[in-house]
Amino acid sequence: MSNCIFCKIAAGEIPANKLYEDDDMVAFHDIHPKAPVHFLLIPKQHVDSLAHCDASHQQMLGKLLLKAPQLAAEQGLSDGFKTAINTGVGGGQEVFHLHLHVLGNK
Ligand code: DGP
Repeated sequence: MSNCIFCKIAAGEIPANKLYEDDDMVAFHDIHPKAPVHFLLIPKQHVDSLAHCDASHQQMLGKLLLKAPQLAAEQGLSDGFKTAINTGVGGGQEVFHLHLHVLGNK
């Protein structure tokens, strides 16, 4: 999507403090952190939200979820962490490119 800020981050067109990247996803620190560690995991493929996912997104969703604890551990969240996927305006979603929040205290 040409006007999607997270697509631009995924494509490297605008800067972000990235902590992980592979062919399918990118993780980067949230620009407005709500915890000492707060990063976002996004698929490179644009999908507006969790409510826009179907069976074709199953593998991508699994990869995102399974990457979260790995990256949380690398960020020093040894006591655990919180995850959130805000979905839709009513769910507090502000950026309409699916993203998984990971938050925690070191
Ligand atoms: P949500 O409400 O779930 O859509 O949260 C969107 C989050 O994205 C919010 O915590 C701030 C973050 N964010 C928005 N724009 C940027 C950006 O350009 N760079 C980074 N690193 N984070 C952003």
